[in-house]
Amino acid sequence: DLHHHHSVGIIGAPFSKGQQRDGVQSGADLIRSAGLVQKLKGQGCVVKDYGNLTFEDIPNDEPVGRLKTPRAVGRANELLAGAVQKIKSDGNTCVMLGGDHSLAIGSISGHAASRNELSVLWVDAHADINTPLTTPTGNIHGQPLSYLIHELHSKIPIIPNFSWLKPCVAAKDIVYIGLRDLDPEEHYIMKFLGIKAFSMTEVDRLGIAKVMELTCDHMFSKVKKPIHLSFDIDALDPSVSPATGTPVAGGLTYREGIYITEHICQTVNAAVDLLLGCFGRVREGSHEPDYKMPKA
Ligand code: B3U
Ligand code: MN
Ligand code: MN
Repeated sequence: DLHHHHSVGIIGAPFSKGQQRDGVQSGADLIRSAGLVQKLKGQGCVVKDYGNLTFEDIPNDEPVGRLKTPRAVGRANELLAGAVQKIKSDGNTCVMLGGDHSLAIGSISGHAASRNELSVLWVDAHADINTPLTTPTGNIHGQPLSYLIHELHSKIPIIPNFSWLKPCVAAKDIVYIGLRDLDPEEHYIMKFLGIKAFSMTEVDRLGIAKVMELTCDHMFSKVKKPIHLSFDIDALDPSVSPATGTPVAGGLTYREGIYITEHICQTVNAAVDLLLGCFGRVREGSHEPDYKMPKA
């Protein structure tokens, strides 16, 4: 029931240790300063901003196998899962603003703890389903789904600060949209588990309207479970969200720098617009049911 006059609880998670680049930890505050709260209120939502989580520094967070900063990621997600549960128990729809995509572990766990079974709609260029043993990079932002899926439980080794985590999503309850960059191991896992996926090929072939129709057919085939939407901004084309671009060798000119900041601003605005869509905004416009036109 994603509609207006909804209570929305917003939680920011300024966390970036699921990957190695700087910047993503600022996402929550940038989205706020682009006006998310005011715009949600403007479309009739009751909004409570729970602020940002604070993550303590974890010293001696040495790699475990290939995993980078596992203790920090485990602890951050434990905190986040608790915060999400609190926001849900206050009666809200919870919006978690990241932060890198390793935070899906805590967000989905927290939601599952308060709502039992969930469907997960994962909109991303990547499948984020590497296990700690298949990851080519060691970055946990490329792995969150493997930690959450029941069917992969036996493939996940013991990791420090992850003992609180229980798998909570069934493979059949996941739908991907936007995939275009999978590791071979991820492609194997996805096919092996039979996870429903609309890669960019399907988006091109079917169009987004049909993809969404089929996505809902799949998710609502039996019981209607609540949907957890996990939206990686890199699902959008880099011409819309260039914050995912690769660094250019040789140094940026001033004009190139300005060009990038203009696009980062667009990324933030695109993120706000996506969230407004979740809470009832339709682009054709809308009006109150009892609206009366002024008489001349
Ligand atoms: N699949 C690769 C790359 C990657 C995943 N997610 C992002 N990049 N953003 C990995 O590291 O697991
Ligand atoms: Mn991605
Ligand atoms: Mn992702």
